[in-house]
Amino acid sequence: MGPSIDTLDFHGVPALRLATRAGARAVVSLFGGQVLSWAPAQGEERLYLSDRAVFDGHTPIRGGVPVCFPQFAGQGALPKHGFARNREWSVAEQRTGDDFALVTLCLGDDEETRALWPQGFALELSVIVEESRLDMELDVQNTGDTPFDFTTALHTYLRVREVEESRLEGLYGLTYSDTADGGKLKRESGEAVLVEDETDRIYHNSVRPLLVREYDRSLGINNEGFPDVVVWNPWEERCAALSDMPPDGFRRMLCVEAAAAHHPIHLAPGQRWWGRQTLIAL
Ligand code: TA6
Repeated sequence: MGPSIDTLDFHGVPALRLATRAGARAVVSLFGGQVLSWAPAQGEERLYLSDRAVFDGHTPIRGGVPVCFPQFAGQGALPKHGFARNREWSVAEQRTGDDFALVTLCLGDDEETRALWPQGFALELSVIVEESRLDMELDVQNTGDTPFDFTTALHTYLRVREVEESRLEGLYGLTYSDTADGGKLKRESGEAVLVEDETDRIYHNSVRPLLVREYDRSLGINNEGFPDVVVWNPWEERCAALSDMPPDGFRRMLCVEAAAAHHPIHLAPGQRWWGRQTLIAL
């Protein structure tokens, strides 16, 4: 089979399905500009999408890779994680080659976004699927005539077999804000992060590649441009309070997010910023 990009209706939301000749595949929703599914060639699904996710065209979709912009979490007056994850994006480009499939989605300001945040902006999210890797690149441009600050994240929900048996490596020695402990600043002292309780951390200035190790497979993560890494698992009690998660959903997911959350990014009129997250199935 050749590479392909098809439109589809995914639980009622318009989406694109990308496939490469080698058999890697992904689904990208226009609502939220959100990757909802990714599997490498000859491999299994690597992203977590809740089976209780809501696809009503308003509610953010629980799972995949939500785009948080122009605000990460509750770090400002905007709705949590900003508004990009619950807007309809458009397709700017789609292309396939011998060994890849690529789509670029875009989102710009309109009357509704300016009512929330009075800035001119253009976002582009490029999603590239190759044999065993997924690249997601977010490009932000200030198209207005005043400077702005923003925080952002690719809020990646990884699918894991059993979260307690997963090890996240590559964060040793970094300072992190422990959101689950009132935002206290701490230092990572473990060779690997093990999730055995509610975990909600912003690791600052991460420069090394990350590795999620499971007993029979691993996933490499490279972030470029995004200075921070957010690690989130709601654990049992908080998960039970999320109406769009099954009660045991927290066991099957681990969010490892590429973020610019600790310090906002400043863009003067006409300036651009970009950040990329790459997932590599090993
Ligand atoms: O990125 C971690 C986080 O900010 C957590 O604090 C947690 O609330 C999560 O995102 C999910 O947020 P949501 O609004 O999608 O329920």
